[in-house]
Parts: sequence; C-alpha cells; structure tokens
Amino acid sequence: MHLATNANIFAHFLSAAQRAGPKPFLIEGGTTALSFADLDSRTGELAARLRALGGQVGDRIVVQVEKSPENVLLYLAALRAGMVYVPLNTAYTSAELAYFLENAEPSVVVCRPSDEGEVRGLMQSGVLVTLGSDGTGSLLDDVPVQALPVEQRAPSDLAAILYTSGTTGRSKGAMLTHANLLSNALTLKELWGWQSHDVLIHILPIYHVHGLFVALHGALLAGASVLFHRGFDPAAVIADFARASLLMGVPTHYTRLTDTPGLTPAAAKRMRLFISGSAPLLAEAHERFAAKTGQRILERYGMTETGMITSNPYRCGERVAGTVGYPLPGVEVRIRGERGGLVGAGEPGVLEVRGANVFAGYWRMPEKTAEEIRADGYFITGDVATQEVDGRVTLVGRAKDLIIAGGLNIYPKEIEEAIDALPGVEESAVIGVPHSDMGEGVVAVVVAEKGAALSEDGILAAISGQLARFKQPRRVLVVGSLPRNAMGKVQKAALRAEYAGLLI
Ligand code: MLC
Ligand code: AMP
Repeated sequence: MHLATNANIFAHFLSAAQRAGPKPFLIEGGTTALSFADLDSRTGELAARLRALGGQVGDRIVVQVEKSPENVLLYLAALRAGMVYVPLNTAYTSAELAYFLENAEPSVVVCRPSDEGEVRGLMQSGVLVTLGSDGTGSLLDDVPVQALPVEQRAPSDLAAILYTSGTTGRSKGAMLTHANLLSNALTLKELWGWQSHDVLIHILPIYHVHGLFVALHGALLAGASVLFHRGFDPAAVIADFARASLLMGVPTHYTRLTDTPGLTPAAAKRMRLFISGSAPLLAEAHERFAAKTGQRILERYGMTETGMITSNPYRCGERVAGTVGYPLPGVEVRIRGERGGLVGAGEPGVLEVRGANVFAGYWRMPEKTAEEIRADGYFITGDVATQEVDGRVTLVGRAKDLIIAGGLNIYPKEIEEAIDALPGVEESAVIGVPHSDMGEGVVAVVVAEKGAALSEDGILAAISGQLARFKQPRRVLVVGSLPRNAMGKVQKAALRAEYAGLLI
C-alpha cells in the first residue's frame, strides 16, 4: 500500500494516526471510544464488511443514523473502501428519504434499527443494514477479521455526496472529491494551527460539512483527540473547556453558551480557539461572548458545495465581528453586481468562488451544475457580499431565497409547495424572521381559497409527515392576500418587515 501516492483522503488520516500513536481519537464520557492506534484495524474490518455486503468502489452508501463513535468509524470505513459516503440528516421524514434513496442509487444503506421496516419499503436498490446509537445493529454482525486495504483513489474520484436543497426543484447532491476534501482540510489545519496536542470539543451533527468535514478532518489530520458529545448540553461543554483547546459551533451554540452560568475567562482559559460558522454570528453575540470569556470567536464562512471559503485570521490580524474574514489560501473569490459586472471594493454583489475546494458538480444534474459553475470554474454561491481593498469579506444578504435556522438551511420553496398542495389553499409565502435562539425562524403566510376555512393547527398537522421538523413553520398566519409588486411578484421583504417581531 503506497499511502503517499494514494489520493484517498483516508490514506492521509491513516498516516496521521500512525504518527499519533496510542493516544485517544474519540473520547466519550471520559472513556476512549476509539484510539488512533486502532483506527487502521477497526476501519479495515468495517471496510471489509461493507465490501462483503456488496459495496464496491465508487458505489454510494446512504447513511441515516444517530451520532456515535461507530458512525464516525462507518464514515472512515466507507472512504477506505473507496465508496461514496452519503450522510442524511436524522430529522428527514420517510417522504424525504424516499427521494434520496431513489436519487443516490446506493448499494448499501445504513439506518437506525427502529426505521428498518420503513426504510426497506422505500428502497429500490442495495442492501439494508442497521446501526443503533449504542453501537449495535446488523452492520456490525459478521465483521470479517481480515482488514480491507486502503483503496487506491484518484484526486477527482468522489468521496462523498451531500444533499443540499435549492430554490427550485428537488434537492441536489453536491459531489465532493477526495481532492476537494483534502485541499480544504490541509488548508484549515495550517491556517488554524491544528497541533497533535489539540483537543476538540465536538458538538455538531456528523451529517453536514461542518461537523463531518471541518471538525473531524482537522482532528484526524493533526492526530488530535476529540471530546465527543452526541447532543448539545452547554453546561457539559463548559465543563469540558478544562481539558480541551478548540470548539466549533453554529451561532446558536455560542448564544446558548453565553446564557449559561459558569462561562468565565477562568473557565475558558485553556481554550485557544472558538470557531463559528454555518450562519451569521451577530456582532452583538460575538461581543457578548468576548465579554464573558475574554476571547474573540473566529468566524468563518463556507458551503456544502465548496467547503470553507473565508476565515477571520487566527494569528495575525483582527477578528472583526460581523465579517467572515479573508479568502483561504488557494481560494479565489470575486463579487459580481446586479448588472453582471465585477464590483469595486465595498460594493455589494453575489460572491463567486474558485479553487481546489469547489465541488465536482451536482450528482446526475448536469444542467444545474452548468447553471451554478461558470465556464472559468467559479461557483456562484448566491450569497451577497462586499469585499474591502485588503480582501476582507462581509456577507450582507442572500440572492437565494433561503432561511438559516440554527445553522440548518431551509428553502422556503419546499415548504410553500407542501402547503400549496393542501386542499383549500390558494397560495402561500414562507419567510424567515428573527428568532432569539435559532437566528431565524420559519413563518408561513397563507391565503385560503374562496369559501375554504383554514387553521394554523390544521395546516401544521397536514405537513408534519412530509417535512423534517426543523423545516416546519413555527407559525402559520392565514391572511386575505399577499403583498405584491407591480410585476405581480410576492413582496417577501414586506412580509418579513411585518412579521419581524413574531418569534422574538
Ligand atoms: C432543532 N430544532 C430546530 C433546529 N434544531 N428547528 C429549526 N432549526 C434548527 N436548526 C427544533 C427541534 O426539532 C425542536 O422542535 C425545537 O427546535 C427545539 O429543539 P432543541 O432541543 O432546542 O434543539 P437542539 O437539539 O438543541 O438543536 C439545536 C442545535 C442544532 C442548534 C444544537 O440544530 C444543531 O446542531 N445545529 C447545527 C446544524 C449544523 O451542523 N449546521 C451545519 C451545516 S453545514 P420541537 O418544536 O419539536 O420541540 C454548513 C456549511 C458551513 O452550513 O458553512 O458550515
Ligand atoms: P449549506 O448549503 O448548508 O452548506 O449552507 C451554506 C450557507 O450557509 C452559505 O451559502 C451561507 O449563506 C451560510 N453561511 C455559512 N457560513 C456563514 C457565516 N459565517 N455567516 C453567514 N452565513 C453563513
């Protein structure tokens, strides 16, 4: 096996694990759940199991399970086996899951034991195995003792597909190559000064870019230990500050921590870096955290399709609240104004990004890929930004109709389609309004057909089986009509202004 010439990102993790020696990789409740020394054999055996189940190189493996050390192992084993890892949010309903299973055409599916019957009924291809949060399940039955070698992968081979919704149509699978993941991970390791003596507090789900790639890849490449939290308990996180050095979270994590007793400069003194991303961190939240801890959060900006794009400085330079910092080394950004031309410093426009981090396109959607990646390789993010002369980027809005609640993306179109399909609904508009805990919250404004009687509870009950809980509106308002401009387009800005105080 030639680790150095293998572009499989897992080969790089394995080299780092060999350097790290016998120290813990994942620590849960004070106990080592997985050590770096065991990484080779444990992933090798599980990769052999995936192969025995029929998972060949390049096949998709769809995974919808609870966060656990075994789930991390499964991800690594899939990479090792040369499979394409497709993680799904555990909140997705079976209606949502049916689409992903059909679209990804997996040869192996891993679900929670309690979902087995339902998932089996939805599958059109592949074998189904289970993995429970306690590390039991049929995935771990009959695990071969003979380890599978690390599969040789080229830089452009796919490592993962992560689904992202869109402003139109069905969810799109962002195809991420080994080179995409590795380039971003190596850049962030250097930029954020990851060291083998670092200890990361891991509180994020492991089905999105933030928790799966940004957090875990950093620790794996550095040979650093991870304090593994399955959910978010602010008091438990503050208690872990005494044995850790790094935390990554979304703004909701930081505002909840700030509101928790015990967050003091003394409690945080061993921590060297707090990183926030996935949603806007309000300058006021940044300052409140700094006032409590004496430390300034480092805010960075990224996307599923691109990994991380910009970061505030770690060593030299100021972390400015309300900005997302500078393009990462090797990542180019440019900003295009409404008229299509590139804008000058300080002028707003849609941010475009190019680099080895930019994905290979949307799975089986060449037209969508062509719409969003320009011929010269720049990906159109849909985020509206300004850039200063020195390169610093500030996000000032979104050209895409998107709500971000608690760091999770929610596309209004998907919710409007579900509501519009209900009997008695004439039309609807779904908006995001300020939410004190989640940053933004979903509100649906609905117009009834003539003579139809609609109620908030009735609408919520009708869509509950179709949409994941986090996408469901916190309030539904039934109104006489929607505000429209001269062109007949619904004025969402007017609705957002009208209902701005509804969820605070
Ligand atoms: C939970 N709920 C949410 C929600 N999370 N609703 C909207 N948005 C969310 N993000 C619902 C629950 O179902 C529950 O509903 C109610 O809100 C309160 O739940 P909770 O128990 O308080 O929530 P909790 O489990 O503590 O989760 C909150 C959270 C979590 C912020 C810890 O959402 C989270 O881990 N978010 C991180 C998401 C993430 O990893 N994003 C990165 C994407 S990658 P009810 O009413 O039934 O009680 C990306 C790229 C990049 O964006 O740049 O990183
Ligand atoms: P996703 O598609 O889930 O990967 O989410 C990507 C989107 O999250 C980006 O396009 C941004 O709109 C948003 N995002 C990520 N990081 C930040 C940040 N630091 N500030 C504001 N928005 C962010």
